[in-house]
Amino acid sequence: MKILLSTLLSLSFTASAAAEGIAGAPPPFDKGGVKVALVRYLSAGDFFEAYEAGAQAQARALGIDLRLFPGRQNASEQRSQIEEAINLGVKAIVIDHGLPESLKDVAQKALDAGIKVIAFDVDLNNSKIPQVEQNDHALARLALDQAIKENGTAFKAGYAYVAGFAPLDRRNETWVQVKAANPGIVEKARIGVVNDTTAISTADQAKAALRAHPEITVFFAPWDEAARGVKLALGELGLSDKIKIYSGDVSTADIAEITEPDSPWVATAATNPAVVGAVSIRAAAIAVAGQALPHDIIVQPTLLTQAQLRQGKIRTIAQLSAKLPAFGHSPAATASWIPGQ
Ligand code: SR1
Repeated sequence: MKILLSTLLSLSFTASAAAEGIAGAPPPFDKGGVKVALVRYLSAGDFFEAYEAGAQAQARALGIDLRLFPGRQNASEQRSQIEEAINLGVKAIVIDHGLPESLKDVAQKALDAGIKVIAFDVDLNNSKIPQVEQNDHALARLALDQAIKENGTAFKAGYAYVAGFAPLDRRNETWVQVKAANPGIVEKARIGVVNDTTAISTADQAKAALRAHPEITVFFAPWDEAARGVKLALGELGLSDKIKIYSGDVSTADIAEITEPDSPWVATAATNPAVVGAVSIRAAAIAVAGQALPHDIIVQPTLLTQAQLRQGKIRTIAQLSAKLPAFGHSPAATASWIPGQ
């Protein structure tokens, strides 16, 4: 209780100090109240909620007035939101996911207006727009190496993938490489959906795929919403002891599903999404301060296995962050004047 109180006091001190400006920070952060927009394509799901919470916490620590534009998988709405952010006079815009073709010109319009733009998980193919990503090739590789370790180099697989989303496309490149290097790994069924209820929609698709392909023993679902859907399908079909799920992403709710008795969800490779949200805001702040940023800002993922989570009695993302410092913090987009990193 004492620790909690002192943490809260130090956080509120940081927040109020930052609202007045941060002593020693470069302009405009020495004055506070810098307007930044976070414009999203997707907001539903554990990853996106935690990402937003991390972005908000880092913005508070920096005294940033963060304007949030929620994502409803609507490309023209996301374009309009970027126009709105430009008109609001923000200093930076973080564009989180989206369809590149509908965003490139409006992102350029923001740059032309002197606004800094940071992209997370959407490739706007613009050398002036730094790109935050989770090293998706490594993320997929970690999960698939674990699948091979536990199942050998020959198995029939189900796969969840939706083309057109940069992180899923990059993870797919690794899946293609792994299949090419291991001809015994055969993709028997492919499913995929992105909507506000991805897990439930995926479960319906997975049930049909699993009924049609009883030979499947491994499911690669490199997005936690999809993995949750596959798990739901396995439970309903009574197949939880026959098929193993390997995924991407993690949340406190995912940890409960992975570690519950007889769970088929045996491993995931993930970053802490709150850290990715914080990194995106730090990148925006560094750009606004006129300081150098690499074009590719990478948050490295960690492999998390069911056995490791059970043995460590890990129940929450907070416990995971405390246990694995590389998961709880990222050295990406840091600067000595930025608090709360
Ligand atoms: C539809 S794209 C879903 C992915 O976006 C983020 O990169 C998360 O890791 C999630 O897997």
